[in-house]
Amino acid sequence: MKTVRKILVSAMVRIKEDKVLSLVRHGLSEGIDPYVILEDVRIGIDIVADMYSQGKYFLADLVMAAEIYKEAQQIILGSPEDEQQENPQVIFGTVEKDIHDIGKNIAVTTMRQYRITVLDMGVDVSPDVFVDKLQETGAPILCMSGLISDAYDSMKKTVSLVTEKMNSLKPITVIGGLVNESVCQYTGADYWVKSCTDGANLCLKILQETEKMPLSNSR
Ligand code: B12
Repeated sequence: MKTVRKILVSAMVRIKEDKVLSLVRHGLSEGIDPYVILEDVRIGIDIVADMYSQGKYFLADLVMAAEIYKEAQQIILGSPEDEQQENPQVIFGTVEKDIHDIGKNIAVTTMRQYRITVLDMGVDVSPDVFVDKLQETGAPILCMSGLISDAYDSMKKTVSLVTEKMNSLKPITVIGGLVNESVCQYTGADYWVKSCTDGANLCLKILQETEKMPLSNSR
């Protein structure tokens, strides 16, 4: 089992589509925990993203790795539409003016791996659309992704509108992507996170503290 997992991470890092997908199928047929398999594919794409930042890969390589992640995710979890979307605990989207979704998609999948129910609103989501969905569902957490400078204003507008329209029913707001403490202060969000696993752990903690999820649900 260790060997399959090691080869899987390495195939992902080398962006070998056929090899990754056949290892995913092989791992499933061997009875390896599907979430463990998907986690290995994610570790692989994280390494690809790092190598891109170091100039060792081209943008096209990173986009290709994201496609492979999506295909692996579909084999393991089925299509995203199959995911339970009723009574979501988290509303998640890339904010207005921003179309980056590789990180968002990974973060959504990671949260679902942690058994958190997430409604994925897609990209370029306006403050109004976020607020409508939050009011309709009563979700206790809003997660926003943003990677461009314009995204910070969109996040700020969304937090303001959520605060104005929802008062005491205001959800906890979490931002991720290319963000830091200053961006968090600027936008007025409650929390910022560096990675999808930090985000999933944070949401789990919030849900447990607000008694929206039993303690036994931690992975
Ligand atoms: C891939 C990419 C693209 C792809 C996007 C493909 C797609 N479907 O997403 C394409 C080519 C389309 C693109 C377009 C543009 N891009 Co671009 N892009 C990138 C690039 C190279 C990588 C981003 C990425 O996917 N990283 C890999 C993922 C896995 O990492 P991640 O997003 O950080 O996500 C992780 C965590 O942050 C976390 N996460 C992410 N969000 C959230 C949210 C929450 C709540 C949580 C819990 C976790 C979480 O989960 C992930 C796993 O841990 C970055 C450079 C960089 N270093 O980031 C530039 C970058 C973001 N792009 C940039 C720019 C400028 C653009 C364009 C404006 C270019 C142009 N002139 O047209 C357009 C944007 C158009 C728009 N309106 O949005 C700039 C932004 C600079 C700025 N400060 O504004 C960057 C930084 C490049 C640069 N150095 O100049 N881009």
